[in-house]
Amino acid sequence: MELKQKIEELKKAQGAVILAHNYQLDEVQEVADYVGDSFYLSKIAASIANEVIVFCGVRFMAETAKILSPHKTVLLPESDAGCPLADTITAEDVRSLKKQHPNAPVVCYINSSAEVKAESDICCTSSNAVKLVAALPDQTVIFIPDENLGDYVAKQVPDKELILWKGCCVTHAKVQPDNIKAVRKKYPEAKILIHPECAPRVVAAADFAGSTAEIIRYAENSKEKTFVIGTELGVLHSLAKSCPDKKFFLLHPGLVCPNMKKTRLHSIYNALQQRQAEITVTEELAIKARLALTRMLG
Ligand code: CIZ
Repeated sequence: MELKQKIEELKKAQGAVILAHNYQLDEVQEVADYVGDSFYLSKIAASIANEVIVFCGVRFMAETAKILSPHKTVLLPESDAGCPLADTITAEDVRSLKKQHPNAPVVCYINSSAEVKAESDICCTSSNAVKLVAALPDQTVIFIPDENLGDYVAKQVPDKELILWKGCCVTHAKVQPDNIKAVRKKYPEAKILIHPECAPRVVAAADFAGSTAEIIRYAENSKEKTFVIGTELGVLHSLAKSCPDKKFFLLHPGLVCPNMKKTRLHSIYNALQQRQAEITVTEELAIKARLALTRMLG
């Protein structure tokens, strides 16, 4: 029997749902019930009735689903799929930042561990970071752990002072302003859509900056026909599906996250068949982290 069909059968038998991040391999996105960014997927995880969630993404995403749905079984098909950006900061680092800036709330990008979320006041994703920071009554805000996203938010909300942490996504950091120059020459008619995890000079040279969901929406609503995409390769799958009449090129060949690419069809099959690798978060930690997440979800 084909692996896809076996997954479908196991999924039905176990009342499971498959969630896949926009950065996952095409084959994984194809078997998923829901594909999207972490904001969308966290809302789905919190609202669906399924008892088993197979989270095709990286650890912090599966952890987020578990925190929001503590009574469900959350499986991460490849247990060592992590996020180097999330690993740049620890809970102790956050406590130290809070000591240095005692009156500033901590806004924490969803790309962070449960321990770091638990020390934060509110979570955000790249889809809602600007809106959430703008809505805070405080003038000074600690923004962790992505310095590039923090810089982007600070520019959109110039009346606030953002205290930034020096973390970055090693995949998005590969893009340089010269790459933008080169694609402008190669595809002069194209719109360049970039993720705010890229360096500020790269973001400034692009035509539009946004999360994966916002990039997809921009391309869907645009009258233009050619786009250069400055985020992880996996997004091209959704773009090709939702805009079959448009052309998409990747801005840089290195925009491939090795952790996101660990999950394959056989990983999902094994996860369902052997109930591996189940995510656990202690209730003490989950209570605090949930507060930061539910403030974001509104
Ligand atoms: O918010 C997310 O899911 C991430 C990590 C990127 C994006 O823009 O979708």
